[in-house]
Amino acid sequence: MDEKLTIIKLGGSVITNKNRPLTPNKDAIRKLARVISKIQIPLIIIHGGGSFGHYWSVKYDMHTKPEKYNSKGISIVHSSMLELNRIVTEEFSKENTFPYSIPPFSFLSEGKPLKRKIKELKTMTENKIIPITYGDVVHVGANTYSIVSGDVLVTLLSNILKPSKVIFTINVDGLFNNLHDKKIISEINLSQFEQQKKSIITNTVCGVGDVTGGMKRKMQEALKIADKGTDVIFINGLRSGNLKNVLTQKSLKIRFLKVRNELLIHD
Ligand code: IP8
Repeated sequence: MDEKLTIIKLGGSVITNKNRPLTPNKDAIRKLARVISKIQIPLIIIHGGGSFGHYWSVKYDMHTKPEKYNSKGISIVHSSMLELNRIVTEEFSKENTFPYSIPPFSFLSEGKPLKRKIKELKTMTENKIIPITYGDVVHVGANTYSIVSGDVLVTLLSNILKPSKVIFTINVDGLFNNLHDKKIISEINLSQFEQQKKSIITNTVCGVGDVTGGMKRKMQEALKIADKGTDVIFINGLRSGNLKNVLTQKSLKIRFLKVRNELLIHD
């Protein structure tokens, strides 16, 4: 395991306003970037599509299933993610960090991870560079494309780079035990997960339709990553103090959800 490397997923619901198409939440991005600018550890960032990528994916009926999608749809989804990535990197630059934008197509071939390229991302972090990649529509075969969720990219990168920590920023304080009493589950174990599966699925907070599976997908990826021995922490990314606490390992009195690596679901 790489003791220093941390991978952070910036959720689309944090960096954009999911209720308003094509609207970034620059304030949230800047606050997170400010926290990151004060932390001296190697980081790789992956961001989601929010009201950019998801908005167009829904309009052009595009999904995670590899298919021959409408060419205009492919182009426009990709452009919208480039635009969102530009906004994210710009805000990070303003906070005196050194972001380096990486399209996922550069480390995937036919949808599969290119190990050598992914290892290069880690090398880049040694010089204070912050590689920033994102969920996108990628070419996976002869005229066939697929939407690749940033959450899946987190798993692909974690499998190869074995970070010490993976942090998912979301727009809620955690997962509720049920939608009735809304008690936050602070740690997940196998039996809890089985019981709570329904709530986890229904507790997704989003306005624009989510084509990559929302909270359910996140939990699936988190459990895969934890299975390989990496701690996975979910925090509310709209409270930037949470990220600071998790990165500096200060008291975790914040409301958070931790997926422990010894308590797992095996598919
Ligand atoms: O929001 C989705 O990435 P995610 C990317 O991380 C697109 O699932 C293009 C919808």
